Amino acid sequence: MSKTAIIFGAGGQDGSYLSELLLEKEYDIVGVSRRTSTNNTERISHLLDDPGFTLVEGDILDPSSINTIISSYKPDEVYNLAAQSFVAVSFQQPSFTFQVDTIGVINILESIRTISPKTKILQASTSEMFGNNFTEENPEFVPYTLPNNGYNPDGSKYKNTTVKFQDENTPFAPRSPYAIAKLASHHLIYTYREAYDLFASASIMFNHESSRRGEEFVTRKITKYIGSLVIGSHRELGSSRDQYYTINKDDEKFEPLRLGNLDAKRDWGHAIDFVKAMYLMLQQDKPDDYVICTGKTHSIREFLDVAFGYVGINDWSDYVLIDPEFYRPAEVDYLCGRANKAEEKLGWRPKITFEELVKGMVESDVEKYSVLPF
Ligand code: NAP
Ligand code: F7E
Repeated sequence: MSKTAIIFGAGGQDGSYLSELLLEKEYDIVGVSRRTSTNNTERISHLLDDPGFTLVEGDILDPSSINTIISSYKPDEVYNLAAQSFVAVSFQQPSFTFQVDTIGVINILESIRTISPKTKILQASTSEMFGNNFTEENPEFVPYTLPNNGYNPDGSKYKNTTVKFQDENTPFAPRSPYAIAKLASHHLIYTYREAYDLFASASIMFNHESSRRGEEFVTRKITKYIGSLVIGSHRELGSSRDQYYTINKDDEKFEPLRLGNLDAKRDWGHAIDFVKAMYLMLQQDKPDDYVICTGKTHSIREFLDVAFGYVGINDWSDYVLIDPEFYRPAEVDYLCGRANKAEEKLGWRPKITFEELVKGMVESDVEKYSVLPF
């Protein structure tokens, strides 16, 4: 018999990819989306006619709508991806963020506990919970985390280098209302697991992106901008690059891209890889929490290098303007996860590289926003 899964936040980036994954696995999916006056199901429009996918209206802030959905379907699995997920907005709307990202989670947990206690739940936790904390190790003891297994080309060992990362043992130190709300939910998941024996797991996910990423997040903001610059393209067979782009810079309407802090570092993976980890976490014998990440970190500057480089712009300084409006009241400077536990226990490893991620996002936004006749 096929399993039933409820996805709260089905219309979001991750919700759309998770829906596709679970449909492939022949689940019956109930996607929950809140009512809005504009279309918020664009990312799942291609799934709406699939007989395995049912879209229902519901808001995680409204306990009665959650109870109705849980009692109607008594699902095998619940994935809670619904959130106010933009860190910058959480500084402007802290109370709302706490409502959705914490009280909403309590509503779902209480509904499962009282109506369908055998239902497994996955909560989307975040690397933002670490704030500026990291764990530091001497590579002598962890040589596998370094290129070339910790050896220089001449065979000597790297010296005086430490490896900085976050994993399940790194203490949390949240620095935004979003991170605080998510940390409260993270502890709630653990508490319901311990106190009520629920199968409740949390994926501590580092940044993951895609062509379906919200346009206000920095990666998508950059690739959307690059897409809008492109006015022509051609392919050259047999050359080192397969695609060449013509850029419009002299247009009188030219506007630079306004960004904030370019020095923050993020561990960016692809959402397609990350939803696989969420699914695997609910297929285990026991509930647990896992760090999900790529283990590689890049600054915003490095993202700009690769993204602009892809359309042939090697110096992006003329295109980018630093605007204090996009600085945060408190920043998380360095995120670089270590997913050893997920690899050992779930057999999970990300497949899509940073370069492939950026290329895919740029190509998609060129198709969407350039003036090319696609
Ligand atoms: P997203 O694109 O912002 O999607 C969030 C979804 O939640 C949207 O469909 C949104 O619906 C829905 N939602 C918001 N408030 C709701 C409410 N009150 N009731 C019902 N649905 C509501 O986020 P994402 O990138 O897919 O991330 C999925 C989850 O992972 C989130 O919980 C996020 O905090 C967490 N996370 C994400 C990352 C990342 O890098 N992407 C990293 C760590 C953790 P509307 O369209 O109507 O707003
Ligand atoms: O910012 C810097 C900004 O908004 C990344 C969410 O999915 O991942 C995401 O949170 C970095 C920050 O993502 C701009 O200051 C510079 O250092 O793309 P972001 P985020 O804050 O890391 C975590 C793991 C989540 O859980 C969240 O839900 O980029 N930055 N200039 C900028 N950021 C934005 N958005 N816009 C700028 O103009």
